[in-house]
Parts: sequence; C-alpha cells; structure tokens
Amino acid sequence: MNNDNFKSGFISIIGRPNVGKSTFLNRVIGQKIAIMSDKPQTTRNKVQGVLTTDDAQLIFIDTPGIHKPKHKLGDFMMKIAINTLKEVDLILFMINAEEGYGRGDEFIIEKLKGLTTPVFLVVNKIDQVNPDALLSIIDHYKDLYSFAEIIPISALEGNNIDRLLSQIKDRLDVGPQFYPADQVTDHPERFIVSELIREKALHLTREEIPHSLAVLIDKMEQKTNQDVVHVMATIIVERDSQKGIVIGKQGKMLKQIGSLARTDIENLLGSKVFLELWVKVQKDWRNKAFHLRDYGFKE
Ligand code: GDP
Ligand code: MG
Ligand code: K
Repeated sequence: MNNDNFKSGFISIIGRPNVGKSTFLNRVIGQKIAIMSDKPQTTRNKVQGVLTTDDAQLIFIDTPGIHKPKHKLGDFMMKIAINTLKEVDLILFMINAEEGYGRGDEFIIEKLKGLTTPVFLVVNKIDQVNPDALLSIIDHYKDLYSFAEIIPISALEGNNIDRLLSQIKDRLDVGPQFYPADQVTDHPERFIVSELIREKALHLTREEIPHSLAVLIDKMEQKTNQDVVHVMATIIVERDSQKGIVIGKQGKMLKQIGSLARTDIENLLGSKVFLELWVKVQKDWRNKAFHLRDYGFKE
C-alpha cells in the first residue's frame, strides 16, 4: 500500500424508499448491516458501511429517506439527512429504473440544488427494464440536475457495481484511513441488534403493522464464565391492536420473530444468544419529539 496515494471519503446514499439503497450497501460491504425490507423507510438511522481496499477507504452512509415530512419524526430525520449531505464528499442519488420520475424525486432534487457536494445518479434495478426504457429514464433525469456521473446498476444481481466503485474512488481525494481495515460499521452492536429484530417483526407481520415500529434494547450482557449473551428488547407499537398482532395467537408471532432474530444475532455476535422480547404500546410515539432520544434518534 502506497500511503501517499491512499484515498478516502464519506459517501451518502439517498433516494426514495425501496429503490435499493440497503441492498446496494449490503452487497458492497458484503455483510448484513443495513436492514432490507419491502416496506418503505425501514432504515431510520444513519448506518455506515466501510469498504477498505488496498488503495482506498469508502465510508458509506445509508441516509434515512429524504422526503416531505408528514410528522415530527419526518421533520427531524430530514434535518439530519440534509446536514449529512452537506458534510459528505459524494452523494449517490439512487433511483429505481422500474419507476418513473415522481414527486419524491422532485423533492430530493430540490434539496440537492442547495448543495455543492457532487452527485452521482445511480439507476438501480436495471435487471427489470429494457435498454430503451433505461435510456429514456436517464434522459429525463439528465435534464433535471447536473449529475457528476450517471451509472446504471443492479444492486441485486451485482451488475456494474465495480464500475460504480471505481468511479467513486476516482472522485475522492487523498485522505487517511479513518477506520481499521476489518471494521465494516461504526454502529454499536446494540443498534444492529435492534434493527435485526425490527426487520423480522416487519417481515413477519407483513402489511398489518406500519413502519411505525421501534425496537429498544433494554439489556445486552454477557455474564462472565458464560458464553451466552442475554438480550432483552422491547418492541414499541402505536396501538393495542398492533400489540395483539405482534404477539399473535398464544404468543406464536412473537416467538417466531424472536427465533428468526436470534439466529441473526448469534451470527452477528458469534456466540449463543438468549433473547427475551417484550411488546409495549406507546401511543403516537412518532409525534412525541421529546421521546426521540429514548429511541435512539439523536441529532
Ligand atoms: P431501500 O429502501 O432503498 O433501502 O431499498 P431496499 O434495499 O430495502 O430494497 C427494496 C426492495 O427492492 C427489496 O425487495 C430488494 O430486494 C429490491 N431490490 C433492490 N435492488 C434491486 C435490484 O437491483 N433489482 C431488483 N429486481 N430488485 C432490487
Ligand atoms: Mg433501506
Ligand atoms: K426499505
């Protein structure tokens, strides 16, 4: 490694919900760190994935969705997201080739116009469209904003990811290696654990539970001379009816959520896990900004 030419930088990934931001990040980092779901906005917090090669370090930020805020939490998230965008070295604005231009993108592009950070347009899900459709989408976006690069990819199938990575590298300045080479995320394990539980809860309850579900890790500890990690977590829902769904008949649903989450947590921590799950109703929690800190949303 020639340290004089080592490049590094922070890269923010933005785009409408479900365009494939987490899928991309997970593919690049090769480890499950951002949760994937068919439901929009399951990535609430900033998740960083770090890719270290012999000549560069790319630090990715899976920014919570920039969208028109509908409630206080949205407002709060947006502020964080915009501030993040000002500070990063490069922005990847990801779109879904399958979907046309919409109001969500219009809103994002308006926000981008106020920034000086270079922006790549990443057209994802090209496995779903024919070349003509792809070209016409690209033409449309080209007219809306002056993108530094336009790169079509398939995050799911892995097409063109290497090219995108090398274009990102080209844009970065010479800089230090911020993180050790074997570190893929700077988030505390607690956060990843809560995201894994939330992912299972969202997946298993399907459309019955909106994304207004939070998971709090109450306890995570390993007693000396035991190789079991004890995790106690609370799933927060907004209504009594949702609590019923999450628990399920005779606790069946909660058991299923727990057993799937436990497997993932064991893989993450590399040790046996005893997982205890609780469900709590906290009415209208999204609008209670004063509660945000308790749920891990920090400014
Ligand atoms: P995010 O909300 O932007 O983080 O989107 P996700 O990464 O959670 O992806 C949303 C959905 O799109 C998931 O079902 C993914 O499997 C799917 N997806 C992501 N990338 C691709 C892709 O390149 N091709 C196809 N066909 N599906 C994709
Ligand atoms: Mg996501
Ligand atoms: K998602």
